Amino acid sequence: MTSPVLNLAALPRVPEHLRPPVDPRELRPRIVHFGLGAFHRAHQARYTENAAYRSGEPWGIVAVAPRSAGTAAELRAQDCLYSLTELHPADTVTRVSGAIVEALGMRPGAARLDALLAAPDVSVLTLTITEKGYHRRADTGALDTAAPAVAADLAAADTAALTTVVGRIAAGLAARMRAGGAPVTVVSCDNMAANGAALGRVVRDFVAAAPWPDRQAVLDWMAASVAFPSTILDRIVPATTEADRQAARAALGVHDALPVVGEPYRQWVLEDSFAGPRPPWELDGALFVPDVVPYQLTKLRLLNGCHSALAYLGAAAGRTTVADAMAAGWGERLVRSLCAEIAPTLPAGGPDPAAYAEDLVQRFVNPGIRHLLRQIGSDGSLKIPERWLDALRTLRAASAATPVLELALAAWANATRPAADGGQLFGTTDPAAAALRRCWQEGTGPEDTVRRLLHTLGATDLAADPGLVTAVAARLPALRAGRVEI
Ligand code: CS2
Repeated sequence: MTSPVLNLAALPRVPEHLRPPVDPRELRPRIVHFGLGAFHRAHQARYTENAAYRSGEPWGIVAVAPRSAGTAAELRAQDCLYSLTELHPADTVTRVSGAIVEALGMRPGAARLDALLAAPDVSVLTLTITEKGYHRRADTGALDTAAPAVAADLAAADTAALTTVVGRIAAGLAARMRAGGAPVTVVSCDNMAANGAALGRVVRDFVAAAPWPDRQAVLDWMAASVAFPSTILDRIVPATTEADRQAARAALGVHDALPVVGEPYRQWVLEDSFAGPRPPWELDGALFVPDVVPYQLTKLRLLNGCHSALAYLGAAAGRTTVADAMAAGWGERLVRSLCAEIAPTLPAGGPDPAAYAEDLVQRFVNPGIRHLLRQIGSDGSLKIPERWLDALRTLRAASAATPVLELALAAWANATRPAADGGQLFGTTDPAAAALRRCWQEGTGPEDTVRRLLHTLGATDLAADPGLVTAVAARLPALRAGRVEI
């Protein structure tokens, strides 16, 4: 028998304790979010819904899918309802979420989006578009105006033609200024150090390069009325599987085409500098602090740093998921020793690194979570500079030994070897895949290849460090043979 589809009409069939705490019909569109992926639905949407419930303030989210409009259409077919299942080690807890009040494809929904971005009632924009969505130059962090998508957006005749989120936000802010200029806060929710400043920079660079006669007025208004706080978000959210879909249906009694799953743990730390009204996310445990840097670097370098190391070492050793890699003899040792190596680079004021490492071990071994190493290993050329390279620079400048980071870098290098079909060896994707492949094709030997790979990451200084290059190259043969020696 087929179950009815999850939507407002079917909600009464869902067990009462699994229904959303808020009625989405009573919320107003006050946040516009770009990036309709599972992470947003499992993280910011949950905080927003709980904050709306606890405060009685009607904060609803308009979720925008930047590329494919398919997910937005599927979500609309469910009146924007979907379920979130928390994967505890021994059981699961499912609940329907009602935080999203509208779902749009960025291009087909352009006219509605124009209105929302200019509306004073919308005072927060949030983004989960991954590192590559920012189109930053690897060397300077400036907007890469030569990237074809950015160049096309700079020349676009109207907002329905825009394909980059950076261009869409810049055009939206310009329209907002022209419509009266209510203050607004734009919140990057992606895994980058100083993500607020990074976002502010590329949006300002876009405005400065746009052919608009009033672009200087837009920049001046932005300086006074638009905030770009830095944030750090944490929750492990693996891609949803067919088994997850079936489990959600069994729990709900209705069919949810868009369920998401995540670990029970979640964290959100935000720089307390908003330009206008915001949801009281602190009512659901978010932390507003004057300076997020200690939290941000701890999370990026320890959690995400260990994730990437597990991804590439695990791939070399034939493992599939984080929990599988942790079950290998070297998994826990890797996490503890990488955290210990990186800890001296972390500023004071964040979590205690040793306790953080122990928590990571517990989170990573959770057998309920099927987090694919392939998912984490993708886009490595953009993730690794954030996760490993600044720590490596600090340590090498202090003449500290860096054996675990060298092993991790070697594992990443090993994973960039071209596969027989021309793709990446372990099924990962990377926007720099062609350039990485050339490093192997044109490298005159292991050390030369490692140097070229580091150049591709924009790390010319590290490529010029012979001790590092030799140590990384020396690790390659064992990894190639599938051995992780730590
Ligand atoms: C992961 C992150 O895919 C990845 O690169 O390291 O998505 C990680 O799961 C989250 O940042 C956890 O908060």
